[in-house]
Amino acid sequence: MDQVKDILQKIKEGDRKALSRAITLVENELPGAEELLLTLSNDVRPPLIGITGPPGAGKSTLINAMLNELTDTGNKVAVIAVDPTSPFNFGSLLGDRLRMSEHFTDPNIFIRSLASRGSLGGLSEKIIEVSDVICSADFDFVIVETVGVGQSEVEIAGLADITVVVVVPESGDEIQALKSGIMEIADIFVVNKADREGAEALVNNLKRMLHDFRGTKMEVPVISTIASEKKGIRELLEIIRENQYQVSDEKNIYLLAEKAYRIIRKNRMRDVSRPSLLKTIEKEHKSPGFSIYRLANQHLKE
Ligand SMILES: Nc1nc2c(ncn2[C@@H]2O[C@H](COP(=O)(O)OP(=O)(O)OP(=O)(O)O)[C@@H](O)[C@H]2O)c(=O)[nH]1
Ligand SMILES: [Mg+2]
Repeated sequence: MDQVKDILQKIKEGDRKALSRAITLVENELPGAEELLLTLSNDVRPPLIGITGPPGAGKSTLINAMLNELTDTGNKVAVIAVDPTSPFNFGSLLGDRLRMSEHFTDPNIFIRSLASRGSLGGLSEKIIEVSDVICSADFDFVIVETVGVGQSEVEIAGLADITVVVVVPESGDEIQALKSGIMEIADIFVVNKADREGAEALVNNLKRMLHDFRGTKMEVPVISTIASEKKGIRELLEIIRENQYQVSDEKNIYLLAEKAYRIIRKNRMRDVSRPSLLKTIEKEHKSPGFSIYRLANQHLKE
C-alpha cells in the first residue's frame, strides 16, 4: 500500500513517467492496478471536458487550439483521445497525434490515446479508470475526445462534467435527425468549420431546436468556431469556465451514480464472455435437463 501511495504522490507532484506507468497498469489490468484504483482519492479534481461529435468534425483541431490558449495562460492540460476504430486501424489515432503534434514536447501537456475495443457500449470501459488516474494528477483541465457514433456521445455525458458537442455545416441534414439524446446531453454546442457555407443557418437552427426541446429553463450555448484558424476558441473556453462553476450537485450525483453503475457492470461481467459461454453450452446443451436459466444463474453467483 505504501508503494501505491508513493506512486500517487509522485503523480500528484507532476511526475509524468509515474503517471504513464500507472495508466498502463490500469489499462492492462496488471498486478497492482486494483490496489491503485482503491487508493485513488479524487477529492480535488480538475474539470473533465468531453468533446464529442461526428468523424472529421474537427474535434482534434479544436482541442489543439484550446491547448494553445490554455497553456498560454499557464494551465496544465491532459487530453485523452478515445480511438473509435479497431486496434488494427491506427488511421485516426495517427491523425489525432498529427493534429496535436505541436504540443507533444510541451511539459504542461499530456496526451494519451485509448482504443475503444472491447467496450460494452461504445466508449472504452477503461476510460473511467484511466480518466480517474489522470484526474489525480496536477492538471487544471482534462479533455476527452470521443467520436460520436451511436451510443458513445451519450456515454461520454455520463463521465464528463461538461459535454461539448461539435457539429459542422455539412451535418445540416443530420441535425434534423439529431436524436433527442444529443439534445439532452450537450452542455455546449460548437458549430465548427464556420468558414463554410451554412454555418450561421445551422447555429440558428440549433438554437431553435434546443429552445423547443429544453425550453427556456436551460439555455444551451451554441457558438461557432473555425478551429483550423483558432477562431472562437477563447469564447468557447470562457463558456466552459462559466459552465464549470455551474456544475450542480444534482449533476455530480448523477455522474457518480453513472460511473458506479459502469464500474460494477464491468467488474461483474469480468469473467463472462460470449466465447466462453459458447464453449460451456456446446459441452452441456445436450445433457438431460439442461437449462439456460440455471447456467445464467451460475454466473450470477460467481
Ligand atoms: N475548413 C475548416 N476545416 C477544418 C476546421 N477545423 C478542422 N478542419 C479540418 O477538418 C479535418 C478533420 O479535422 P480533425 O480535427 O481531425 O477532426 P476530428 O473530429 O478530430 O476527426 P476524428 O477524430 O477522425 O473523428 C482536418 O483536415 C482539419 O484540418 C475548420 O474550422 N474549418
Ligand atoms: Mg480526432
